[in-house]
Amino acid sequence: MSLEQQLNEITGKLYGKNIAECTDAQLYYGVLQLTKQKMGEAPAITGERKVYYISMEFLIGKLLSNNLINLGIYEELSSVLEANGKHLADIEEVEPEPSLGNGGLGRLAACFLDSIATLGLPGDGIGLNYHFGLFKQVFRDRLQRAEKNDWIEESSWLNDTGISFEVAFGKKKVTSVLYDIDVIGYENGVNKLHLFDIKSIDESLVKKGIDFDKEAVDKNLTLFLYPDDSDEAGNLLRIYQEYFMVSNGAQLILKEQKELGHDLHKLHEHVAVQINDTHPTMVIPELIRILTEQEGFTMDEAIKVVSKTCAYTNHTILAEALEKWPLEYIEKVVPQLVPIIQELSDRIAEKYSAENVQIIDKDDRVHMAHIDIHYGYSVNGVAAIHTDILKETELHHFYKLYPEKFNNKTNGITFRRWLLSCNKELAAFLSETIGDGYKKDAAQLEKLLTKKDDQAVLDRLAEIKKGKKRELVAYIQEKEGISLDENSIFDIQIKRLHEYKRQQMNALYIIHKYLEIKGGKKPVRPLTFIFGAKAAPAYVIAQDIIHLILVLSEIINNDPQVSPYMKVVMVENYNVSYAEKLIPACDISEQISLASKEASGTGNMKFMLNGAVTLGTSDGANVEIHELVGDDNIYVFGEKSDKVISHYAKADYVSKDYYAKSTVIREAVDFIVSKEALKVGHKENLERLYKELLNKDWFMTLLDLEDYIKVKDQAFADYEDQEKWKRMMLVNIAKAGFFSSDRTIAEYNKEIWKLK
Ligand code: 26Q
Repeated sequence: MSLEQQLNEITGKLYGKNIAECTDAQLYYGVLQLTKQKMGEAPAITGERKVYYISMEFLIGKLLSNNLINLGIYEELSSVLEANGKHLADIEEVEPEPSLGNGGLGRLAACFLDSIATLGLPGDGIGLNYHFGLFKQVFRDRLQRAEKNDWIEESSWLNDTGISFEVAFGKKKVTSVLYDIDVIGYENGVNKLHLFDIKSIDESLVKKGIDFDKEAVDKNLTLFLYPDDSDEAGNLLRIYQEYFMVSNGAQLILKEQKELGHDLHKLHEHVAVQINDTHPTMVIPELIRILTEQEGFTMDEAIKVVSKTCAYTNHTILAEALEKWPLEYIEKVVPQLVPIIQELSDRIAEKYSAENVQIIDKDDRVHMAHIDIHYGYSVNGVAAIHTDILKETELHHFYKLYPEKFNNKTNGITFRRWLLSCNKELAAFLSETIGDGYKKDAAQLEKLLTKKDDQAVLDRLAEIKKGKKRELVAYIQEKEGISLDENSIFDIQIKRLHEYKRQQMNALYIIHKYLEIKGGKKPVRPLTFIFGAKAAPAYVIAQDIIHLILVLSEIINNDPQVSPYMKVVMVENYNVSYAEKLIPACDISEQISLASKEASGTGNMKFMLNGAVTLGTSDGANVEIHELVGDDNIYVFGEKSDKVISHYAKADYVSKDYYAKSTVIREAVDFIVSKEALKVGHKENLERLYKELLNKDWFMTLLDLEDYIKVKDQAFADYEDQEKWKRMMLVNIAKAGFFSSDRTIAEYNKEIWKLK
């Protein structure tokens, strides 16, 4: 049966209509069913040894386009729909975006699942099915408001497996239900993303916004994902969630291995468990608990086998983001785990006297990362500089104990989503120019370098960029009601709102430009500054920074003297789907974190792949981008990480000194509490931010501001040399191959998992 006949049959059964008669929404559900059917027919990826990637977050994004591409039927289906007067792009818009992650860490997990399946490796994800996931962001009165994000529909990618487990919180037992999502590799077989839910969930607990009754864990456990990305969090419910996930995960792993007839004493020969940051760390004591209590292992045997099975990835060096739970909390949530954790801690205390490697410290706090490092076989950072800082500074004392455990795995992104799906025009042009090989072997993108002086190729790249900018202009007009100029330079910063990422520094640049224009100094070409960012609701200064950006947007876009030369947009509810529209349209990629603070970043890679030029600090993977493209194809500024680390060590950074020394800095900072700003914004938010910048500025905004202004102005000036700029675009695309998550996963497999 042809694809058209198959789809007609499905729509006929569902709606009594043929394709041409269906609405886009009806077609979406029809195509969903068809795609699930096809994935069900694809072979499962199997092998002697399998990885379980366990993570509190899988920021998978919409799945339709990617699944169709990986199944190899995107083009055919698109033609079928066109022949019936329908557009696949419109149908894709109907799909709700799953809301199962905060940002980088969750998105990385999703890219990894795609690459694991694409490389044909046996590997499943284990996580939670949050009903309302991460909050939906709305702007009211130029402030962020959090609302629930109701993303799960009657018919979706989730498959009810009928599998369920009991999880004990002390004496209280709850029952889980397991939903699976198929993960299809690019022209390959199928793995699974296992998402656990609680059977007794009660969605009606959520009344207004994102408030709910925190007491009844059996009813609320999987309602929300904690929105705390890299901030201090000390909530009992988070521990309930973490334990619920790992207990289910451990039970699933052992059940599967038993069904395969594997001897659990040889678990490490058949299984690798990759622990995504410390959030799933309790899987270590939980596996040990089950093996000793239910499988007849001695404590020594259990510890030995689990330690050879589990591996840990670190995603942050921010001290405040490292999980340290009071033992008392764990006692309250999972008392049965406390004797195990105590035993693990005692064994370390017996061996090592140093306070900084203990699992339970003298204040009775449990250092989750320390469990992973002592009782796992691998510890990895996510970019070269990040791993170096872990080894030399943050985890130096552990590195001295276990040098052989430490390794680097520079992050990557799946090119299926971040090129083939979101920028079909560029992907098609690359195929035309250098052949299709790059789709499976990203390193082949380098072939593009041979076209560096080919005018037709350079012009076409610029044309494709222009087309994507035009599409974004239309989308932003519709969604945000702001009109943009496609001939302006698109400067984009999209990522979680955090002081270390320094959106506030970008805002100060914008103020500086605004004041220059007011003073008569106009840019040669209009500038468009685009932001997208959610802030943790409890993160006060982050809310203030959003407020400032929205205030600037209001002032600047409505000032007839200025708006012809610059516009500022903060898009509402930035998410994966929005990223897929913004990234292909970007000219300048803002990667301006304080050096040493951004573990890797992955947005930087997505922009590069789509022909944007990076404006960044020497931080995270920016350092590797810089090495690959060379000095001429990137704009680097700011203090280096060693200097920054030494400022912290000596506590000698005083933001007021920078304010006092520089008129440019002073004028920009003062504008935050100027009459103009206060007319549009709230005194409380703006004054608090102003004071923070002057009196604390923990992430050293003012340290790098002047250099940032200088280098950013240079980038804008260089854009006028279009021939030079096009070459920079080309080099960035050509060198992006290294950042394919296929490369990253091949390295994980070669050095950590060794799957068969
Ligand atoms: C912890 C405890 C309680 C509640 C929440 C959390 C929590 C949740 C999410 C802590 C951290 C996160 C997310 C961290 C994250 O996204 N880190 C990013 O990981 C990316 C992938 O490696 C890197 O590229 C980024 O540099 C890093 O910031």
